[in-house]
Parts: sequence; structure tokens; C-alpha cells
Amino acid sequence: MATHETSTLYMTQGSGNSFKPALVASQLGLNLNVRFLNVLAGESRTPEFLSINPQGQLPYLVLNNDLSIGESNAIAWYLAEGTTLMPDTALARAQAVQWMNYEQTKLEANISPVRFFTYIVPELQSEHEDMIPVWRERGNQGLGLLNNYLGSNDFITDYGYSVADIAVYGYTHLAEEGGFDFNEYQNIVKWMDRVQNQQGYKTIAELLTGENIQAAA
Ligand SMILES: N[C@@H](CCC(=O)N[C@@H](CS)C(=O)NCC(=O)O)C(=O)O
Repeated sequence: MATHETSTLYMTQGSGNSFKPALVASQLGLNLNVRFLNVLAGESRTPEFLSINPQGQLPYLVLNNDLSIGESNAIAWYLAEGTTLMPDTALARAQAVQWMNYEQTKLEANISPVRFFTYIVPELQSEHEDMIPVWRERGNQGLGLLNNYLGSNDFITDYGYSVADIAVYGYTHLAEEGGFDFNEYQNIVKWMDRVQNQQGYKTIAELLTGENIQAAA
């Protein structure tokens, strides 16, 4: 397994995207240096952080040789490489990529902004009244298809629990905070329970505390 002790993972609290690599690290017992930036205070757009990540987004992983990786799913994938969280067949890895793209385009893309503007900064909701029902409708379409899939699949890929479950779980499990109704999605509820019962699982509140990630117990 690669050593990550001199790598730094930049994250922001409360974020389903930052939670993904943090949960991978927790479940694998990786010791990572972490730095938390306050997005609401503009810390992701300072000249200092933009010189590290020109996209100004979190999470972001800076490796000990100054190479770096953006995008939550890419960072999670990198950390999972060579571990039990990486599917072990070409087909299952392709399924993982398929669903990790689905997560970004159909789930996160809709759940994240609704949750952000209704739960994290509700004072800004009025500026997005036109888009909130659109994000909700699209998010429900995304959750509905995932729910159908999980009716006949215990995990995201045929390999079993993997980095793909963590990626899809990242924002899916926060959907109620965006007003999505899990009563409609009982297969997702059962799958979330399976994720939460995996070795080394910690909640977003436990992992995104502002402290370094500790090795899994
Ligand atoms: N597709 C990216 C999205 C990253 C993203 O939107 N990050 C948000 C926090 S959840 C952010 O950094 N916002 C601050 C900014 O854009 O300045 C990923 O999966 O990592």
C-alpha cells in the first residue's frame, strides 16, 4: 500500500465530497495530514489556495512529491488503489467508474446545491427559488434509478463493498438534508445501512472535525 503520511488532504467541513476520501482513509487506516478550509469565508478562493489548486475546489490532495489530485472521486480512487476497496475485476472496476460518473452527474450535481441552499445557507435560498424544484426533480430521478438498481444489487459493483459505494454514498446519505424523502427509497436505506456497518465506518461529523484523520480502530 502506498504511504500517505506526508500527503495533505484539503477539505471543507460538512461536505459530502470531502467526506468521500476521508471515509476511504478512515476505513483503510491511512494517516493523512488534513487542512480544512472554510468555503463560506472564501478560503477556497484565496491566492494562496488557488496557487495550490487553480480550480479553487475541495477536496484536493497534495502528494509528498508535490503532485496533486482534484475531484473527490479521483482522490478516493487513488487512495483505494491496491486495497480491498478497489474492485478486483475489469468488469467491476468499469461498474465503479460508471456509477461514480453517475454520482457526479445525476446525484451530487442535484442533491448538493439543494442541500447547500436550503440547509447550509438557507439565507441564500431566495436567490435560487427557480432552480430548487429543478434540482429536486432531477435528484429524485437520480435517486429513483439508484434505488431500483439496489433492489437487486447489495453493493454498487459485483465485487462487493468498494470505493464506488463510498463515492455514491457521499451525497446520497445527505439527501434528506436537502428535503429528499427516503421513504420513497427503501433499497437505498437498506444499502446505506450496509455501508454504515462496514469496518472503520465513521460519520461525516466524526471525520470532518478539523482534526487529522486517525487510523481506523
Ligand atoms: N466535482 C468536484 C466538486 C467539488 C466541489 O464542488 N467542492 C465544493 C465544496 S463541496 C467547493 O470546494 N466549493 C468552494 C468553491 O468552489 O470555492 C468533486 O467531486 O470534488
